[in-house]
Amino acid sequence: MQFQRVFGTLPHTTASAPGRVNLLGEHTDYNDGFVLPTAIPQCTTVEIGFSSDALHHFYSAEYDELINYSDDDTIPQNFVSYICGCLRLLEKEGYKVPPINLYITSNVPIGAGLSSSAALEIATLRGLRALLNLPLDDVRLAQIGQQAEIQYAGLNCGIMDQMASSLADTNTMLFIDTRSLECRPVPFPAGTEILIIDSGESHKLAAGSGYNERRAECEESARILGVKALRDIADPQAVEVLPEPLKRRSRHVVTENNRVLEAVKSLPAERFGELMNASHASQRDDYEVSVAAVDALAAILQSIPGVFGARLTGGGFGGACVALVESGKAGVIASEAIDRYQRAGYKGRVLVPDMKVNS
Ligand code: GAF
Repeated sequence: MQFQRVFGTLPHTTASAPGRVNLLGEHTDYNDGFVLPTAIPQCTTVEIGFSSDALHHFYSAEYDELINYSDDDTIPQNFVSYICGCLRLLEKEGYKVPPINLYITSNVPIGAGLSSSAALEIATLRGLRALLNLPLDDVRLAQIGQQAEIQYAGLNCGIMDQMASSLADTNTMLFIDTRSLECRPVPFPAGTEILIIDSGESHKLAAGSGYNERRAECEESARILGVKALRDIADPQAVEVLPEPLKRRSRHVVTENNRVLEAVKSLPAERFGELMNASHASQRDDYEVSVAAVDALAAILQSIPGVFGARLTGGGFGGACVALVESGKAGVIASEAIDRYQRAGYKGRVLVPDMKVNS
C-alpha cells in the first residue's frame, strides 16, 4: 500500500472527489449567474492519517513529491496551496486540525479546464470531515474550497468547480444558481454522450492570467450599470451603453446566462448543441478567453457529422473542448477529430472518450 510505504502506517480515512466538465455557463459563476456542469469519471483521492510529529506531511503520487509543512509556514505555491488553504480556513472556522499525513492520487487531468484543483480541495475537505467528524454539509465544503483557491492560490474564482466536485455526479448535469446556491439535476439531451478532448495548450489561471482581469471587468461593468452583478441583466441590449472592452465582456455573460436558462428546458440535442457552439463563439470573440489551438479544435469538432455542438470548457486560455455527440459515436468522432487536429499541426489527446450519459 502506497500510503504505508511513504508514512509507515495505515491511513485512517480515504476520500475522493471528481473533476468536472462544464456543458454551458462559462465565466458566469462569479457574476452570480447560472452554470451547467457535470462530474467526470476521473477523481482525486486522498488518504489521510495522523502525523507522528508536529508537521503535516503531504505526498503527491503524480509529482512524486513529499512536502512537510508547519501551520506557521508560508503556504508554498504548488499543489499543497489548495490543501493548506483548506486547513487554514477550517482553523479559522474554529475546527482544530491536528498534524496529518496525506497521500494524493489523481487521474483528473491537470491544466485542461477540468477542475483538478477543486477535486483536490473537495477530496481533502471530505477526508477531513470524516476524520474529524466535522459538521459541514456539501455546499459548505464547496464554499471553503472556493475560498482556499481565492485566498491561498491566487485565483479569484467563482464557486462552480467546487460545487460541481462536491455535489454533481456523472449521471446528469447539475444546474446551479450561483447566487442562491440552489441546484437541480438536469438530464442530458436524449441520444447523446460526451466527448472531451484536450487541446494540448495547458492553461494556467491564477495570478497574472487574464482570469482575474476578466472578473474585475465584469465587476466594473455591473458597477457602471448599477446592478449587484451581471446576473441581474437579462437583455443583452442593456450592455450597449458600456465602453469597450466592458461591452463585449458583459454581452458574453448576459447571453451565456440566457443560454443556460434555455438549455435546462429539456431541449433536443440539436438545439443544445447550437447553444454550445454559440457559447464557444462568445468566449472567443466577446470574452476573449480562447486561444488558436482551442478554436481550431472546436471548429474541427463542430464540423464532424454526429457532433451536436462543441465548445471550450472551463476557465480558458488553453484547456479542453467538450462536445455533445450522438450516442455510440464518440470513439469514431474522437479519432477523426484528433487526426484532423494533428494534421493541422497541433498535439491533442482524448481525455474522456465516451462518457456515457443516462439519456
Ligand atoms: C474556472 C473557475 F475556477 C470557475 O469558477 C469558473 O469561473 C470557470 O473558470 C469559468 O466558467 O474553472
